[in-house]
Amino acid sequence: MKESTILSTYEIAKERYASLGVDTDNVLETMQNFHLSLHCWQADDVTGFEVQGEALSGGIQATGNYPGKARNIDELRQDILKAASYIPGTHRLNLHEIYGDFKGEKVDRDQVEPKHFQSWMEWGREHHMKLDFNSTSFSHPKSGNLTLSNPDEGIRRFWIEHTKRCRVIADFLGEAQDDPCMMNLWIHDGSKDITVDRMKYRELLKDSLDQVFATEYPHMRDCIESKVFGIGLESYTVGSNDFYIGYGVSRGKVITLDTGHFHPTESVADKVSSLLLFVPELMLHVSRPVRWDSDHVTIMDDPTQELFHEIVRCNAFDRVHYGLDYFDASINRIGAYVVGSRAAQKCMMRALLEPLTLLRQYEANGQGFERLALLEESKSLPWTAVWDMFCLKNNVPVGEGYVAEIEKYEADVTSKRC
Ligand code: RNT
Ligand code: ZN
Repeated sequence: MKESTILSTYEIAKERYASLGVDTDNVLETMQNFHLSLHCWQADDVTGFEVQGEALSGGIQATGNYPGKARNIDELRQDILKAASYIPGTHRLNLHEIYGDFKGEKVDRDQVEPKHFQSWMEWGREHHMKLDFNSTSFSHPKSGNLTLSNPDEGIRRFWIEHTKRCRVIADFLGEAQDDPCMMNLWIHDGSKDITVDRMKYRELLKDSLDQVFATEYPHMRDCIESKVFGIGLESYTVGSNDFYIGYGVSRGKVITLDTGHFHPTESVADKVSSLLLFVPELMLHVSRPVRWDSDHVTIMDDPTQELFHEIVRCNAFDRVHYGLDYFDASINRIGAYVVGSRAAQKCMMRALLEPLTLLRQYEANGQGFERLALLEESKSLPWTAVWDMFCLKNNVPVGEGYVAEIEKYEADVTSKRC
């Protein structure tokens, strides 16, 4: 599209939105402060760089075998930068512990140290990407079905030590980047079949978490993520939603909402206002569950749009951290980052463009018809013109222009990896 067309279309959209009390220039500015935390694990199907690396376990699965996945730290970094170059704005990178720079050394999970993330810290600084972090309790000989809730004291201690060390690493990264590193804790602990001791494992998890969180660190924040079930662990999940809400509220922890971790008809959007009255902040793992927590690439679908609407309506733009979490191994992986990230950004932009003042006036006056009519008409307001302007301003391809470029990268780079 011609630049002049984008500019003049934007002017028309700006006028249309202004008539409803929405300032599109302000929205464009706010969008510059909308930072996604790109999940490093889409680039290599959650494999990581451990020398002693094991197959993916812990009730999660990356399905598909599209060629060209990143095989080492350099390829992964190159792919992430490539993807980021098609995503408007500046973004963060979300690392898992298994993505440390181990330099060929066998480092077990209870031995990991900040030095294994020194090169990431420097890389992040060089590329203006702040880093977030995750402990990794899956894909390890000691993962089994139970980690932090394991009655075997040796195994439980191992994972407590791992998670404690991860918090030290997160603090190290947060200090270096002068911005808190969000550290997410998700464990798969559960049981395939009926357990007759639900309380026991939850007591153990509560105790483990209290030990893990005993030390306060100034440069990191703890986020805790629940789930309904993992594959092979269908009957019981120790870290359920109720468990972590109770724990998070009582300990002031950040709650992670993974959009694939609830019952299919449950609204994740509706959780935002309730949770934010009781916990300081939220972390998102934006995903797309298809039939189960299948981690498909995020798209601009109704649940995602509703979620971002709720965040804006709750005036909580700054109280939410915007991680993505999907791992599709069946399509071009760089394309997967770009499609999902841009979809999340479009949802946020549309949420920011909502004529909220007017809608709220209608609601306060009991004008139900007017509210519904404006909500419906809002869907066909010219938000795409504002989106194109945002892409233009940020020097990234407008519309589907990135497709051919990613195809070229595939032909030149990723297809040669075998
Ligand atoms: C799994 C959780 C978790 C992982 C990542 C890799 O169901 O969503 O967040 O996807 O940590
Ligand atoms: Zn998740």
